[in-house]
Amino acid sequence: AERVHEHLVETRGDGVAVLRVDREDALGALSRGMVEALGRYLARLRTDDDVRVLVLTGTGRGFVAGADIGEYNGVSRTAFDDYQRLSRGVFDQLAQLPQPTVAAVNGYALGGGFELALCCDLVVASTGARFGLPEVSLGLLPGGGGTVRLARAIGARTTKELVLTGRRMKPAEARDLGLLTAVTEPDELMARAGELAATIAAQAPLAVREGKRLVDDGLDTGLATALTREQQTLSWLYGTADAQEGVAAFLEKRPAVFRGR
Ligand code: CO8
Repeated sequence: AERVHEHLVETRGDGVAVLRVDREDALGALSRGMVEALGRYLARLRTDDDVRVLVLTGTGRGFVAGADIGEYNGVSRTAFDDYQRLSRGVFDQLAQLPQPTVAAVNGYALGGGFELALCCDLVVASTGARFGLPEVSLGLLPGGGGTVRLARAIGARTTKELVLTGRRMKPAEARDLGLLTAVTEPDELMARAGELAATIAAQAPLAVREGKRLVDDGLDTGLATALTREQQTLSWLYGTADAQEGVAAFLEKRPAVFRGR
């Protein structure tokens, strides 16, 4: 594994990269340096055709227990706003990464950690995971999309309850709200996340990327325009070599070999 600041990155042969937040003693709390390093890594990943899917996970009892509270205690408003700008950029980078992302939530996903998971396309959680937005207990509020992305995912009512009480949710509840792809035993988490990632990585790369983009853009666009864009994208894919290969392979009853064009 390669070290990127306090993250460990491992790229597997099957097109899956795993980024592990490696700060167990602080339950994965994100320092400024860690957010910057994540941003640099994501900038590099965008154009890396060998990585088809990114899995994001943490270490021990912590996925990411939020921003590093100690680091921001007492800083000036200007420095705080500067940190907010940085996080906004990096969280957007993650949400808009062309490759699909899978959060493998091993433990506490609180504040910025929950928001990080909300920026991922699929979320698998172990039974030991906990989700929450505890900022209100600090006299603060979420600043990484917690009030916005969560409301779009599960609606205003439950989002308000979570934001205004700061309470923590267990995986069963998060699953019932539609936030989770799967819940696993702790020792099966990475295998399950890896399988999901590998399955996606084995599909035609252009179709996968466009599929992610269409869903996200569609949520942010009027219905008629979004439906038109969906058809235009399908039309474009129809003309790609991979679509010809996929259809031919089906008719010839053999596995398809996709090349990403
Ligand atoms: N920042 C810094 N250190 C942390 C954080 C954090 N977010 N979370 C945990 N740690 C550290 C603890 O200080 C402790 O360190 P040490 O061993 O040196 O004392 C270590 O991790 C282990 O934590 P605990 O001893 O508390 O472990 P417990 O099992 O008792 O509790 C909890 C686990 C419930 C996760 C608890 O640690 C907790 O409540 N953490 C804070 C969670 C939180 O509020 N996160 C949201 C942060 S707010 C945010 O993300 C956006 C705003 C940030 C701006 C801050 C401005 C000042």
